[in-house]
Amino acid sequence: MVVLMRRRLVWALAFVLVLSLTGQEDTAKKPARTISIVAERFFFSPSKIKVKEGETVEFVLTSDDTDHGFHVPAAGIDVAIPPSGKGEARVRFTAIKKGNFRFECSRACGAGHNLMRGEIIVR
Ligand SMILES: [Cu+2]
Repeated sequence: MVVLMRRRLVWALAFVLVLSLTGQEDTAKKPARTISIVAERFFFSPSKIKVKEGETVEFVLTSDDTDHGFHVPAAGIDVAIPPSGKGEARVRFTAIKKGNFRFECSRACGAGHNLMRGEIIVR
């Protein structure tokens, strides 16, 4: 029970940290829309996400099984996605330039972890 509560506290702190970090980056930009992404061994759905150049979106990330991560190297984003039933992670992304930007899982989640990736397509 104590371990569970401590885990919840860690998640809550991580969530606040994510909000404060992304809040600093995008204080002027309100997201035009939210995009839900579900992570599960070993893929994201959807795995291809189209965003217009200049648009700010908010990703709402949930897991259908274990802990995963959402890492967008080009945007400096790396957030923990809590396991199924333990909540969600939200992070904002502003498409400042056109291109294809890879995202990947950043928490070791099993044999197919390295295959777990997707792409943000900015046009
Ligand atoms: Cu993984």
